[in-house]
Amino acid sequence: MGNPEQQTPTAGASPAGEVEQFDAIVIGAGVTGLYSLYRLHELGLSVRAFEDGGGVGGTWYWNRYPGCRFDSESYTYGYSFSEELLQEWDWKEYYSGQPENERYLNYVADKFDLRRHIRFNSRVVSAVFDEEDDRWQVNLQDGHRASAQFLITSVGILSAGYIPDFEGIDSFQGPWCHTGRWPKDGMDLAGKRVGVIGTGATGVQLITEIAKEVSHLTVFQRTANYCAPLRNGPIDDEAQRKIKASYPEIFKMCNESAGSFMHKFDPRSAMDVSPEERLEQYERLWKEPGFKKWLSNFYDVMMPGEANEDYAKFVREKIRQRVNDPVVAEMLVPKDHMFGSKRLPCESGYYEVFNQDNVLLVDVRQAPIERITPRGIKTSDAEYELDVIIFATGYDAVTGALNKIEIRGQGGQTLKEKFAGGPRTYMGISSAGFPNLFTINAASVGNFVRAAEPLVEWVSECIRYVRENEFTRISATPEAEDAWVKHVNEDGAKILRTQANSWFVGANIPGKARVLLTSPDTAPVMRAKRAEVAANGYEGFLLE
Ligand code: N01
Repeated sequence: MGNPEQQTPTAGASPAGEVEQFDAIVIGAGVTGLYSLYRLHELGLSVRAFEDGGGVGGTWYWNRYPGCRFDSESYTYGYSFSEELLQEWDWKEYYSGQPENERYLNYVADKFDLRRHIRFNSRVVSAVFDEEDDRWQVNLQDGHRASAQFLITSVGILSAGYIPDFEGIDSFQGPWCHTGRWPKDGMDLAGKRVGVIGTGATGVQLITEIAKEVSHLTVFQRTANYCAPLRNGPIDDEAQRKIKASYPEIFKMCNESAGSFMHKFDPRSAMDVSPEERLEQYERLWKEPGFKKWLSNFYDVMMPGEANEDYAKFVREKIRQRVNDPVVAEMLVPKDHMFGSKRLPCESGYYEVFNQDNVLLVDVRQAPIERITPRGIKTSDAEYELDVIIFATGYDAVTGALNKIEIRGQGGQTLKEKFAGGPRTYMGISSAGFPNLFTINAASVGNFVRAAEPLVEWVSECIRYVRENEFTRISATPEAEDAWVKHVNEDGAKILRTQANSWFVGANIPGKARVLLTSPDTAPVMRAKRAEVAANGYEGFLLE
């Protein structure tokens, strides 16, 4: 297996000034990038992936922070396209950690010989559509240039890290980092006074893990979250055999569920059963691992309304029971947003961390951070002395990673300008005026690999169709795009994910337009819509 530390940018090395020619260029070698490479090669295309990192894995390459792991079942997260791969790979834990996840993606890259088509340490800075020859001209930071008919942005949904614009960051005398750029050599936190800003899914995982080794931990929380026990554990040989024998059923369940998880809602309303029966179900599911607690619960627990608030009360009580100091407990109990309206973190001892004498919870909504000082963090109330600061402050989701690349389509317009008021696409995949560009990162929803695999297959099939029918361009029509944007805005407004201020709607980034960044549809509905579009000769697309 290749060592991710030892990748070089040699793949595709070309004499200075020469523009490498490919049928397709994939930006990113994470989960979707690797699979795009694989599929397009299967079609016989010449493909090159440009990857900013020194190895494959994307999210699982960059997020090396302590505690980073899946919170969907490991065996639902692997690729399903190869039975051999499924049978060869042993997931060691039910919710596998970052090192194993990165190993898995390296294993895939080696097994399917993808590495030689990837140029590592290669940041794409711009991509310009050449209207004369219908090709994308791609420019890298190091001066390397390449050209291809098709461009696929597999740049991730949550890959452009966000650090709030606090004054004085550079004056801080100790080390600091964002969780999404955790140093490969790790950070020495043992015996240090550490400050963590942010208590989203990342902060919750990180805080729980580092609380075991730091001398003092200060957690700067702006919004309390609903978190629930992950209940991870090792997969023993017997369970391993069962999993491997059950992949068809596992994937079938995932395919049938709204978010591609292996959980099925109870078709009953929480409000249609007695309070005793309701509580019995809440308690029974609470003892189960992972997302089952809400995704196998009464269906309306995950919809705005009475059932949602009833379950929120149950979870709030669970939090209170675990925190010794009632004042701290109340700080950790979410009261300002609906259960499930923000991404729900799973945890493995998070609340007990706040029972440790060396852990302090600071409410930065009540006393906001004013600046970073050479010695630590200053809020409107006090200055906290720290040796290390960690920003678990999230991501400029979906559009952030696209905006980092100057993508110029027809007439010289940039995607960034076009997306200033929110993504303007057809089904997340294609944008009018940007022919042969597939914004695959803007189209994925739910359990990531399960959602990404069919999407990559659809895009590959679309490319095959374009080539076989000797078209030179494909892009969304303005009409199809307008209708899609209207659908996202109107139907998106009704779902739980748009009810709180989170990355789902871009509300975590100051100045970013507040719109749903993903599809409001369930995964089965999205797959059906895409299938229908393809069956109708790519209806809603302009083929030239
Ligand atoms: O980011 P977030 P994340 N001052 O945006 C706070 C996926 N994921 O990296 O809530 C003070 O959720 C912010 O506060 P608030 C998952 O999809 C998956 O944690 O905006 N605080 C919040 O607490 C997840 O949803 C796994 O008030 C500030 C935090 O920073 C997504 O990644 C594991 C601030 C950011 O939380 C992102 O999660 C981890 C400020 N100025 C993550 N600005 C898996 O298990 C921001 N914050 C697979």
